[in-house]
Amino acid sequence: MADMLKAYGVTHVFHVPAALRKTFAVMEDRTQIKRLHVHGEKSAAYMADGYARASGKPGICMAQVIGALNLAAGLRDAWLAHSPVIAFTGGRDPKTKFRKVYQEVDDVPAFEPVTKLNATVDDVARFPDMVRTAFRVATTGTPGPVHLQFRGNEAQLDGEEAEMEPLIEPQFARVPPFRPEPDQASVLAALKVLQGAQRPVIVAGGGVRASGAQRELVALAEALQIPVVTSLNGKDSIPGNHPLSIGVVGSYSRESANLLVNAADLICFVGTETGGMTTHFWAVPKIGTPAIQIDINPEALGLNYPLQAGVNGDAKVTLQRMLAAADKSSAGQRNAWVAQAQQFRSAWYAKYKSLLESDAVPIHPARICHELSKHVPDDAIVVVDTGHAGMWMGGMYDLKSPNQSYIRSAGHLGWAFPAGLGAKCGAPERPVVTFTGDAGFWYHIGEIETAVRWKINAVTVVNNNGGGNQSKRGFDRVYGGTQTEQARELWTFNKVNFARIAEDMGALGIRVENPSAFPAALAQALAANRPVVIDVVTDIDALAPTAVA
Ligand SMILES: Cc1ncc(C[n+]2csc(CCOP(=O)(O)OP(=O)(O)O)c2C)c(N)n1
Ligand SMILES: [Mg+2]
Repeated sequence: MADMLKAYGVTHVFHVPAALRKTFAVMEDRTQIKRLHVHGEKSAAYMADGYARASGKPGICMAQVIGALNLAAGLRDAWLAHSPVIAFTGGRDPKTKFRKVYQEVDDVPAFEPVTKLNATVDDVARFPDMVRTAFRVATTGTPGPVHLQFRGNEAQLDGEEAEMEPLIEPQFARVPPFRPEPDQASVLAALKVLQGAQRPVIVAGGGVRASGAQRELVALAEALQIPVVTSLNGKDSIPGNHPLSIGVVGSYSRESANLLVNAADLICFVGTETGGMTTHFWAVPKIGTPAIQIDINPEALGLNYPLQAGVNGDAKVTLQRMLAAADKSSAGQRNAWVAQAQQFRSAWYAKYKSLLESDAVPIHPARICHELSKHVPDDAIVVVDTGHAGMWMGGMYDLKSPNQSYIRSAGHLGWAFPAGLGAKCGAPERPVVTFTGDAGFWYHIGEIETAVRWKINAVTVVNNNGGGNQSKRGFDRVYGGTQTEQARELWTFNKVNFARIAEDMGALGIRVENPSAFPAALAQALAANRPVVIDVVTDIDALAPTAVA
């Protein structure tokens, strides 16, 4: 097992002790794999997820039987985001099943909705083939989580003996293991529809990152002069400063993107499953809008939007093929459309300029996004939580280089801080900047100690408004307008200084109360070579703009 994980290029595993104890001991002798002992199984899964999304390699997390469902809970975001996370847990022993064994329930069913493969390993001789299968399933097609439950509450199966050959299939050590070629006739059919459109928009999703197809996507958009919007998961498909980049579309979005999509005569979906978040519950675009779609998963094609043409294949290969066959002379017919897209784009900047540059104290979150756009290094990985964090950063942060990555919570509050630590483990040479709200940060705040102990030098920016104020609007609604003082108990917290808490745990803490101090704080954090928490004191009354449809 240790040799196999090493051969698959695993550098870190994330766990709460202990399953596979013997394997851990052997790993120490035979590998350099870091075994990060963390403060909860859910954050172990989120770290493995961040590791996977940052590196493209499966992230490994583990739990003994009593922690198994905590781990399952943590796979939920990886499942929604199609991230290749592999979970190993301890499980029941047939010799004692149903005898009220201490701490034991049947955990397997709980993994069913959050995994591509949910399997048990009951005989030690099955280690090699099942571990191989875990890597193969996690990385192929649309990637996703895998669960293997090993016999024994602590997976003591790894203490038994058998004759085994630890066969390795290195191809499945990262995403994508294959680049399935599309049927050329389907490529040409899609291209014909695309070139014939007067007002097309490309909607790029997380499949573009999984395929590493960002450059091909931008090249096709440039060749045919087609504006690009992205899903939240596909935000790093195109830099925000590219003239054809019009923003994130859908619910946590930028107004310009939604306006553009709803003015289009054709949508070209690339590597997106056209879900509720990306389409603002199928209002952007409306169902019935002419569409074409490219996806590695044939079942995604036409799921929500009936298609004029569908292409089943790897995004990078498909876009290369389209570019090779593209008639660039058709680009000219879209000059007016591109001008309109850029008009939407500049109108957005004009509308939000005063917030992006706001000098207000307490600080306006839009200003943090704007400072991050300006000062996050070109090779950074930006990791963002959900809720308001997703709205602020999805809508208002601009990537300024094709070498930046942007990964985000697929819906779980509290994901970003541990995922950012995992991302730093998966790509230690790159700066990692995480953006989270205070409610999100509270979830796994104990992992500051993990970051210090394992020298995980990620920078975490906390938008600290002393509450979960994304929830405010929802409570205003049910109170019929202004809330009572008591109602605020439902979404506000005591004020704390996260910088001081971070310092107590051995990290560098920086408190920012005035927006002009933020750039220097970020520069100090990036140069510190330590885990850093930048605690930004923000306005509890600032609400992110809601989606237009
Ligand atoms: C696991 C989970 N539970 C609940 C929610 C609902 N939710 C979304 S945002 C939010 C509050 C966010 O607060 P904070 O992180 O402080 O950001 P703020 O809205 O204050 O900017 C909540 C409770 C969620 N997304 N995930
Ligand atoms: Mg908050």
